[in-house]
Amino acid sequence: MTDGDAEPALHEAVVETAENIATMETRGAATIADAAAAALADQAAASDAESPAAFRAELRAAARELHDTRPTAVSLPNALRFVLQGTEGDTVADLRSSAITAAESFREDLDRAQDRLGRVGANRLQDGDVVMTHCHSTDALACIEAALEQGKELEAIVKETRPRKQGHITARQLREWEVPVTLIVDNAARRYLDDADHVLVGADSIAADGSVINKIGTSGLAVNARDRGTPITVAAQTLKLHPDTLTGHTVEIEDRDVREVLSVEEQREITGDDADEELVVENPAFDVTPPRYVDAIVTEHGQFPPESIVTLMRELYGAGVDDPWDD
Ligand code: RI2
Repeated sequence: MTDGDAEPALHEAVVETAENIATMETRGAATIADAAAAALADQAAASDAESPAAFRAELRAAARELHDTRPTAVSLPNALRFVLQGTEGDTVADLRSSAITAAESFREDLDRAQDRLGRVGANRLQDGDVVMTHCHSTDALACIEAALEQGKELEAIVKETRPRKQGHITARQLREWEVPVTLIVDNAARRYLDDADHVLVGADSIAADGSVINKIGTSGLAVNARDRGTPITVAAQTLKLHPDTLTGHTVEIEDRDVREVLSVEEQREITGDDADEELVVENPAFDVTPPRYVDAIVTEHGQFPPESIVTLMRELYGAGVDDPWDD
């Protein structure tokens, strides 16, 4: 790691964490944020920068590497911003210790926020409820865990969630908690809404107008739930509030590798060739659910009607934010 013009060397923990986030080895908005903060702390701890400017440049470069992995979950830039803004001091030693402290306190806050949010969300669930889930969200599961701790008995209808089937992770967790699970393909959701008392999902980002950006398929589920009269709750700690949307920016929706949808072998079965440009396959990872289809957003600060989330967003982020990892 040098003080010169060369791009600062990245700690292997940063490179590995970035790779794991990009490939979804590490996934889920809160988990991604936690891993990114930990990687920045590793970078800070191992830095041999010889000047405060070099140290700051190094941390910014690490943050950029982590930032450029996945575009939609705002928890990632929010985590990086928290650590970079907490990195203060006039010496390398002070910068290093403040960066590590900021990362540690971010990670502790994350756990605490999820516990608090879980207790709020649990209050929305009644003893005997059947809860339908989509994808795998640790914030949503925190609500179920807290409800179980309150002594409520729940059952779950778990949507498989194509193409990556994160519903299996949800099913595994729920079975560990001994919750009876019915696993269904995504296409069966409307039919099974008749058996559900509640739809509970997480979020990757929440926009200032209360729109919920979550795993592809959430918006269709929400529209169907509204049609069926099934309440839909979004569990999202405030880390998921997207401050850029306060100033009119939209949330970028990640397009992932189409091979998650259609393997080369499957494509050959359709086209006889794996290079038919006239067969278009698309794989957007997220969609946007308008606020009118959501009953409540549950955060560690309590529950909010989606339309009023902007008030909380302003309180937490002011008029907007900048990106401290940019040079
Ligand atoms: P938690 C996931 O995205 C899902 O969309 C999930 O609802 C959301 O992150 C929030 O997860 P992906 O990483 O933060 O699977 O609640 O694409 O764990």
